[in-house]
Amino acid sequence: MSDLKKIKEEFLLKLNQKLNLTDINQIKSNLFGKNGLISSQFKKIGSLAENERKKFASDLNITKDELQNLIDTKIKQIQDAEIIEKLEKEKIDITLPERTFVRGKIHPVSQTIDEISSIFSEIGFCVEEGPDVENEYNNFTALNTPDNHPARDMHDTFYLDEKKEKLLRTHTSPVQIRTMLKDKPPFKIIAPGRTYRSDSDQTHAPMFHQVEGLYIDKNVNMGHLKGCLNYFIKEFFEVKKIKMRFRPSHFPFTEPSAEVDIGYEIKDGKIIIGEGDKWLEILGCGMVHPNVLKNVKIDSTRFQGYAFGIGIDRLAMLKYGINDLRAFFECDYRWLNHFGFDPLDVPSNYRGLSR
Ligand code: 2NM
Repeated sequence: MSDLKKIKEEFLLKLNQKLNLTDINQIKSNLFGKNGLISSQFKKIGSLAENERKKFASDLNITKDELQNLIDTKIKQIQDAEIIEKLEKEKIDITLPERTFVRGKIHPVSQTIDEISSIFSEIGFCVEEGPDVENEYNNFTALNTPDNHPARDMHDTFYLDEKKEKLLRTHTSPVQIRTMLKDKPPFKIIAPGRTYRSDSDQTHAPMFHQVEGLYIDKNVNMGHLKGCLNYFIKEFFEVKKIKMRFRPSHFPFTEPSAEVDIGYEIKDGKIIIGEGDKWLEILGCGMVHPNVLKNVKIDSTRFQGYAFGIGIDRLAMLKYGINDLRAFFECDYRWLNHFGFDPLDVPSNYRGLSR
């Protein structure tokens, strides 16, 4: 057998054993290193007889390439196997129960937003969202609140630039404007989210939460508004009957406008919603002003609708017996643990008070 054949056969025997990367590198250097078996064969070429030289050199080159390829393939195989082994070892069984685990709580405001969304989705409202940083057109002008309208002062706006073009939205109505500009009527949406006014005392925080609703279609009237709000309040407070009254009011974006009060009484130091002879103001509403519809390119002779705005934080306080608004946004873990909700409990229309 020729030297080349012998080298190759011994190599193949070694290659078929169980090898790691160190082994294969050792084999590689035994063949192709400075005094390696293949390298030594190349040195022999010069001393061969003329007629043998060409064939030998050609055979040698072929063998060299062959071995080199086999080694490269083997290295790749070993590396792949190592990765697979590592993945196997590091596999986590996510179906196993947890060992140490601290479960967080859902903030009462988040819980309340989820409940409100669930209640309105039952009667066909979709949830829309928009940015906290708005422009003055979406927040005021489009809503029939032009420059120097007194409502602009009432809102205690946080402006973000000298020209008063950028601001923190003072209500979520700009979401309705964005939605109406983007799509075609009918619209049936609610827009929950953060809102901002420069106001801070016992009952006001500079950041608070609102949910606003909008229903635009053909032949929508104030009776529909009343039915919708009556349904909402009953579902939210989980009562069968609710005493409710509409008081005339004014907003630039609605005509006519109203504020809605619900009846309540205090029994044994606890508030009872829905009965009694005291009144609690909980929301503002009205029929969307034709100027607003005009601003979003809706033909107010064909389409009209109602809108309403509800303060979420105070509703959450009422429903869950929380007295101090300021504790809402202090991130006190003891408070959150006490008033927060289990993240695995899915909010629905029926829960909360009877929990
Ligand atoms: C309120 C009261 C009454 C309102 C109006 C609109 C829009 F975009 F359709 F014009 N959105 N929300 C509205 C109406 C809000 O909050 C007390």
